[in-house]
Amino acid sequence: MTEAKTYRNFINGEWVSSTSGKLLEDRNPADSSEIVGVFQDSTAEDVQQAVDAAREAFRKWRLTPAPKRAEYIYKVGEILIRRKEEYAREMTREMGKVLKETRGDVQEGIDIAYYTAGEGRRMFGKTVPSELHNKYAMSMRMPVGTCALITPWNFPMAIPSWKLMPALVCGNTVVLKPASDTPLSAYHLVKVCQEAGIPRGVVNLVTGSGTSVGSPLMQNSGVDLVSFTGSTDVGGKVGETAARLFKRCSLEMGGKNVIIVLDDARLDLALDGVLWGAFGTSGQRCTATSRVVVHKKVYGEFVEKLAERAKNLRVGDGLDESVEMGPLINEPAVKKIAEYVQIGRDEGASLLCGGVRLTKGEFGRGSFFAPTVFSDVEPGMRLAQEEIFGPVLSVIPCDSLDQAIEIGNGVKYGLSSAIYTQDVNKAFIAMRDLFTGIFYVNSSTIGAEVQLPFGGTKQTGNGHREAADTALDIFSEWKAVYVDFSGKLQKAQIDS
Ligand code: UN1
Repeated sequence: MTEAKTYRNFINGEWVSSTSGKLLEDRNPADSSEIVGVFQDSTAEDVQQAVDAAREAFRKWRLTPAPKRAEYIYKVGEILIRRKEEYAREMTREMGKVLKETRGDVQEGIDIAYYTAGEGRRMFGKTVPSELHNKYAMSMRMPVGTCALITPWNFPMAIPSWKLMPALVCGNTVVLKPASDTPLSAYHLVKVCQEAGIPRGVVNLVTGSGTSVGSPLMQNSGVDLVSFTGSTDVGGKVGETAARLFKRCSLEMGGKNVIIVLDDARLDLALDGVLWGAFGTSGQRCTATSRVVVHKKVYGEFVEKLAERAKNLRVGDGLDESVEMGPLINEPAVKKIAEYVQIGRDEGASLLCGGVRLTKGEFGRGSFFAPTVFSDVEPGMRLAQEEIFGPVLSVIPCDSLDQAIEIGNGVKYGLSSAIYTQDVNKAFIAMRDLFTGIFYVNSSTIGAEVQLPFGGTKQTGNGHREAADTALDIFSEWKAVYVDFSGKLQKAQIDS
C-alpha cells in the first residue's frame, strides 16, 4: 500500500502544519487497516491564527459586492461538478456510505453552491412607507463577521457547504472545523474554494478534535457566530456557551423520525421508503427513519415483508456498486448500536432481523452491523425514544391516524416525518399535525432538497433553518435604514 498523504490546515491562504506537531489518522471504516489520510491534530493556537486571519479578511470581504462574492461560489460549484466522482470515491473510503450516496453528498454541495450564488443577486430587503413626509424606510441584510462552522461526519461535504456558502454570500468569513472522522472531504471543499480564487483568509480550515479545536473555536472572542450540526448533547453545550458569550448560534441536532403507514397505503411503495430511510447511510442521518408506525390492519403483512427485505440488503464496502449499505463510521458506533440492540431486547421488543455485528470474511476488517428491525415496539421504550444513529428500525402498531400522530409527536425531537396513504384528507391532517420541520407524503423521511428550509422543532434545533433563503437569516443581521430628506427634524410617533 502507498503511504498515506499528510494534509495541512488552511490558514490565511496558506497550507500550514499545526503548532502541535501532532497528527491524526483518517481510517476507512470498511477496512480499518487503510489510512485514507493523515491530518493535523490542531490546538487553540492554530484556532487563534485562523480566527485572526478570518477577522482581517472580513474587512475587505464584507465590502466585496454580493454578486461578486456569488461568482466565486458559482465557480466552486463548477469545480465540484468536475471532481464529483473523485470526491465521492474518497468520501466513501473516508466514511463508508455507498457511492450512490457519496455522489449525492457532493451533488448537494453543488446544488447549494448554485442556489446560493443566485442569492448574491437577491438577498431581498424591504422598502416600506415611512409615516413621515419626505422620508424613506427600508431594511437590508449585513454580514455578522467571523463564523465558526462545526460540522459532522455523516454528510462531510454537503453540511459544510450548507453553512459555508450562505455565510460567504452574506459577506462573512469562516473557520471550518470538520468532524475528526471526515477531514478529507472538508479539505476537498476548502481546496476548491482556494482554486475558485476566494481571497485569502476568507475561508480557513482547522482539523482536530472537538476538545482541542471545536471548544476553543466556539469560545474565541473573535468569533461572532457558531453554526453547529451534531448530537443534541454536544449542541446543548454549544448553545449554552454561545449564549453566555453573546454569539449568534444555530444548532442542527438529533432526530427520531417517523413514517406512518396507514391501511390504505401502497405497501410496496411504503416498504421502499422505509428501507431507504432506515438503512440509507446505515441509518446515520439525522433524518433517518427510526420508527415506523403501522396500522394494525396491515401490520402483519408489512412486518413480514419488511423483515424479508431488510435481511436481504447487501451490506459491504460502499465502493462496490452493488452494495446497498456500508459500514458504521467507527468502532465506538458499533458498540453503541450493539448496546441499543440489548436495550431493545431487555425492553421486550421482538428482534425480527439483524441485531449483530458482521464479522465474517471481509467484514472482519471493518465496522459492519446487520440491518436491524424490531417489531412490537411500545412508543415509550428507549428504543422508540432515543436517537440511535445506526441501522436500527422500530416498528410500532397503531389503531388510527390520530394515534399514529400522537406517537409520531411523542418524542423530544422534531426533524422529519412522513405518511403513506392514498387518502388526501388524511395526508393533509398529518401535514398539519405532525410537529416536525420537514414532512413528506408518500416518500421517505430523507432526501431534503436545498431550496427548502432544513431543520427541526423541539430538541432538534434552536429555531433556525439551513438551506433555502432561510439560511441567510442566521448568517446576516438586519439593518433598518431611515433616510430623511425633509431638511428638518421630524419626530416619529409624535409629528403627524
Ligand atoms: C443529515 O442527516 O444530517 O434529507 C442531513 C437528507 C439529506 C440531508 C441529511 N439531504 O436526508
